Amino acid sequence: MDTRTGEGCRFAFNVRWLDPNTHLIWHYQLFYYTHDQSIEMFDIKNQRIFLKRVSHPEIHLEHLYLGASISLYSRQLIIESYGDEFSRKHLQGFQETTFALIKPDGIKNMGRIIDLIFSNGFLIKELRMCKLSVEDARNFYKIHSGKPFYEALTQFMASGLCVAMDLVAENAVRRWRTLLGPTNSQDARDRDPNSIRALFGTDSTQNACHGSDSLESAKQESDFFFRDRNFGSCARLENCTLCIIKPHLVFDGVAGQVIDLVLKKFDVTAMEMVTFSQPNAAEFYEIYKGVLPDFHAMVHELASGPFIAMEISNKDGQGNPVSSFREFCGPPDSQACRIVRPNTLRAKYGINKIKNGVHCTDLPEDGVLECKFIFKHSFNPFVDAMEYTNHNLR
Ligand code: IDP
Ligand code: MG
Repeated sequence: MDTRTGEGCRFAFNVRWLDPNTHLIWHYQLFYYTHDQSIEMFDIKNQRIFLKRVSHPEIHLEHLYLGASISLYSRQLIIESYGDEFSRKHLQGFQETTFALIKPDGIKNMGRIIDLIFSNGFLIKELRMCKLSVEDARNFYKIHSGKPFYEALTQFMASGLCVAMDLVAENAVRRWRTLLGPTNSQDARDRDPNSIRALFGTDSTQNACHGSDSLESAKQESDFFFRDRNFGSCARLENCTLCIIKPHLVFDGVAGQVIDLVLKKFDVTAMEMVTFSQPNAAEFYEIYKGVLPDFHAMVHELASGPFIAMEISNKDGQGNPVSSFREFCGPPDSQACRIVRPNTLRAKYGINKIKNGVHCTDLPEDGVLECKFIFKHSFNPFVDAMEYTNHNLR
């Protein structure tokens, strides 16, 4: 079949969808036409067109990477593999993944660092805040064991929180290393003053961020942090409230700006990128069911793509931050918020009642519960939908 269509290209992917009602797994071929950002789907089992070609300007080619979950007409599709050789050849290099780590001295600037990640064209595929033990740090940096700086380096890495991330972009490994700048922060300030290490690093050991030096080490380092979801878990689960930077803001690449504003007033004591299935989102919002008329629209937004969840604590670690953080977010409807509370997060970053930028815990007694819901569970949109269906069928 011809893969060239007019001025653009046609890319093919194999995707799967788990029907939460019938518990059936459907396999489709999904075609993406760059010329008009249109999507067409073909039902593999029944050998027929499932979705006629329709333009979806909200979906960009860079969102279609392996393992991505995309939401199409309330169906959550998981991209399993490339659908043809043309797509594999053209997208594999374009979709390189590297591993990035914000080191303890970079944490106070993590909002600005994450903002630079987005503004330089990277997508964040995984993100998790962790606390390394000295032993973890020794393992992570074992290739440097025996070097004169090894002891200081590993002590430093275990001295505070870190944020681990998988970044996706064309030539991601090289581009992230370039954005980091020279290893020594002082050299970076002399030679590359706009690099991350120049802007946020401290000295030769404390240099704000790490970046993998090859595709092989990216894979190894990503596995080190992400294979075991409980690794280095740092959620306090007391005196806390939950903030979710909703999928529409993550999609728009402004999550770093939100994090930066939050850090000016509060501590972020745990953070993770999570993708919810529709059943996960319905369970999370359960208390609003039958209470808020927008329940279904809210569920749909929350399950529409990855979001960033943060456990928020007061700066002194004392007291319950639920109500002060709600004040900081503003009333739920962003349009009203812009009139009555123009300096709040929802006024600045929300669009309307549903896409209102952030979720925050409502009731003082729910802060810990909501943080546990996020930080004590593992979410795999595919498996969760299956378990939920099993549970409901029992
Ligand atoms: P990289 O992080 O730029 O890849 P590596 O040589 O792999 O640099 O070193 C790993 C980390 O060890 C550096 O990021 C830095 O924190 C620390 N380090 C490297 N060289 C020195 C040094 O000469 N003195 C002190 N610390 C160093
Ligand atoms: Mg290195």
